[in-house]
Amino acid sequence: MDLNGTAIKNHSGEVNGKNHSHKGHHNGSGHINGKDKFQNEYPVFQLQERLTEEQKKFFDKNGFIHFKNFISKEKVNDLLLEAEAIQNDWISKDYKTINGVPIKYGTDVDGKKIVQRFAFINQHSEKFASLLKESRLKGLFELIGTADCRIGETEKDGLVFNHYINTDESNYSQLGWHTDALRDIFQGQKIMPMLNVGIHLDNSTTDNGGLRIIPGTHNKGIGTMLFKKVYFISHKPDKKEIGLNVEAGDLTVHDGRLWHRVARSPFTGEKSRRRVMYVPIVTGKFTPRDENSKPLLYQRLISITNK
Ligand SMILES: O=C(O)CCC(=O)C(=O)O
Ligand SMILES: [Fe+2]
Repeated sequence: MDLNGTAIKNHSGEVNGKNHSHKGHHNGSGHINGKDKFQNEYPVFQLQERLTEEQKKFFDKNGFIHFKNFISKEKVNDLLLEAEAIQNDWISKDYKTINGVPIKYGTDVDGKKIVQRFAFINQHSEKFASLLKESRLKGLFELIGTADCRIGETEKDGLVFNHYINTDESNYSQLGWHTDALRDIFQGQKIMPMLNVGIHLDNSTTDNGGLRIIPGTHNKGIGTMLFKKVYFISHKPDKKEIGLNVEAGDLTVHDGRLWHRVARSPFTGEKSRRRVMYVPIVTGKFTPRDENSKPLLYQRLISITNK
């Protein structure tokens, strides 16, 4: 697979490519037979205040990029506890939507009701709000390069917290093929450049479901963007898809036009648990949502098509 525009060898900012060792990983349990299960077939990087030329080039060509250890494991645990507290609050108040975006509820392995998709979680906690103020995130604006780039704190779905788990009753364990930019069409807007920034809160390896992307599908034109797959309905693996091996604390970025899906874990119960947050970097017209906003078609689609 040709994922490198150029041969990348230990340029600054790179942590671990296919030719490299497991430097940057500090979890000994991640090694099987001397092979690092978090190793990827593409280079991974370290996010600093400014992107390097190699990072920009990789992203332009492939439509995604993966940075190791954006936040510490301790911070991850702190955020997981915070999300649980918010979840219990929303359940006790029986919230149905946040700023018009449906909340997806499900059932955990122990039968407890849980929130499986939170929208705008940053508006419900100082911890999540301040995470979005982290200065390194602004460094990502350069991947778009226009002056109007901003973190979508009040736009689209804000900071989304996804919690996938396979149980008999869980109704959120996978997500069909889609691009995130389709949302603009539903909002009656021109498709504007956008990025989706993922902050991963569980270790997730490709043998356990997780994010699948098709590199390079972000710049193939509107036909590819609209019709490559049947939005949210198709789940079939693609010949060219790649899975991402991520550790809790890693950050990934994908272009809004990149085709991707979330594969269901072949396991049930605890082993299948996967929590990941997304926040968009948006451009163009400022379109904040508030408590009077109505759900958009894509927001309904996500909630009804992904069992
Ligand atoms: O869970 C993921 O990694 C991706 C989720 C996603 O694609 C979405 O919510 O649009
Ligand atoms: Fe998506």
